[in-house]
Amino acid sequence: MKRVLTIQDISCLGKCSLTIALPVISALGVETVILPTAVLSTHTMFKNFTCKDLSDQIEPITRHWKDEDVKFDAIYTGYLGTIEQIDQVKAIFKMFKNDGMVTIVDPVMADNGKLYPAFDMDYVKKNAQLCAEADIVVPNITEASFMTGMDYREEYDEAYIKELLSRLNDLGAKISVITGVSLEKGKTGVMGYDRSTGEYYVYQNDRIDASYHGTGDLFSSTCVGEMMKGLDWRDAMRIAADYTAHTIEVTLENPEKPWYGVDFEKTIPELIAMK
Ligand code: PXL
Repeated sequence: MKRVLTIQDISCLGKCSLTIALPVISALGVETVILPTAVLSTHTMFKNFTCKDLSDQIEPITRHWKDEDVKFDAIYTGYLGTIEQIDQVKAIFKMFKNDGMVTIVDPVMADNGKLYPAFDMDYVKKNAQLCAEADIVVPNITEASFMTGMDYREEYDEAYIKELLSRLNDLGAKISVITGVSLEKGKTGVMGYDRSTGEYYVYQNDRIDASYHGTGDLFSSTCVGEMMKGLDWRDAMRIAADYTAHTIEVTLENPEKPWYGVDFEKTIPELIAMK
């Protein structure tokens, strides 16, 4: 069985980061080792959330794994809290590097043109350095524009996304994928660039006019699980885009009108069957 290490926070309530990555990647038949970077009462879109930083646990936990000769097929990082934790993640990439291990970085820090409350431009720069060391990066348009110094645009064309991809490629990642890319009216999806072949990949599905927290994590976790099942990155992105869109649709039908996360629990059986 493939074994993935995922490094991100635990938001105890809120359906994001590890509470999405662990169930989704496990459901896809991949062993999921977790390294929690912090424990929060909720994600940061709630008011008055608590947060216990776990930075001081990262070295002893990973050292123990190294002593036990644990190996990973992939390391996948999501929301990290501080610049220091990004340095710790870089050290973990080095520590567990082996032939064939894939690193996937989702530089979670911003959306809709704005940084999340906890972050500033120093954090952006540091995340760009982490992306430089990754095999695959999956920022949204906002994160990509912050990291590459390009203006964030709500209205754009394919040339703008290609320029973002070219600049992400210059940062150093082998495969760059931008999420939330809408190239036609009523559509949304992803556009990626693979430096080894010089090829672009575009996938668009129907745009649903709703935005929920944790959908980026659902997308990235699905990609990681599907790639570990042996799928090519393009097929993994396509399935992840379809699955995320479907889960948003199902959530919209819920009469309880959940606001803080999507009903992925209802759609996991369909994910397992998706091809
Ligand atoms: O879904 C991304 C995410 C993860 N973890 C925490 C967050 C967010 C987004 O705001 O606040 C703590």
